[in-house]
Amino acid sequence: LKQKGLTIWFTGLSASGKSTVASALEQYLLHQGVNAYRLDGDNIRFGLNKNLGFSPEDRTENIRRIAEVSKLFADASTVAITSFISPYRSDRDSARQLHADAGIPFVEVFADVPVSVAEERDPKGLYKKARAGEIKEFTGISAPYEAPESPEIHIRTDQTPIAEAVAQIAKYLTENKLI
Ligand code: GGZ
Repeated sequence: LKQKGLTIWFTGLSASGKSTVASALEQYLLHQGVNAYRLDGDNIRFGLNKNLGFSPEDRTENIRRIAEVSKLFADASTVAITSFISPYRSDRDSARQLHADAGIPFVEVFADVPVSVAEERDPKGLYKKARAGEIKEFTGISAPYEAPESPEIHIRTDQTPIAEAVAQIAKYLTENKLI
């Protein structure tokens, strides 16, 4: 195979735009003839991880399983693109270590928006519910989000057009000979 696998790990608040950028990146890669597959809440939290909620322990287990699955996709020469809040630095670092131990590249992408912007967007009304106490332990409101300190790629998603965000990631991948 010409293609080598890797994992592109998005992290950011709910409504940070990480899934939007992740989707656009997946489309871009597929158009380039690079096999890519996105893991997100729709195909993981409703399947493999449907027994998990949003307590700190469950989030850690959610991320642990996602890291294992993304590693397998990458090991099968696919570009695995994960799109989960992954709020804990230690969990993201464990995902990174798992990949390092297998010799598989791991690229962390921080979809960075202030909580105020995510809350303003609130496409599903979840922030409103969190403020009202109807959702407990909501990231950014009543549960922590530990921002990455040195992600490979840092995007202010509220100030960057989607195409530019994709171009920034694509540039990183080509410059580092990952695709
Ligand atoms: C954060 C929650 C919560 C709580 C439900 N906290 O905007 P969304 O809806 O589609 O994205 C959020 C998604 C987060 O799931 P993850 O698997 O990415 O989270 S983690 O990495 O922390 O395990 C949101 C919805 O689930 N959601 N309750 N309490 N987001």
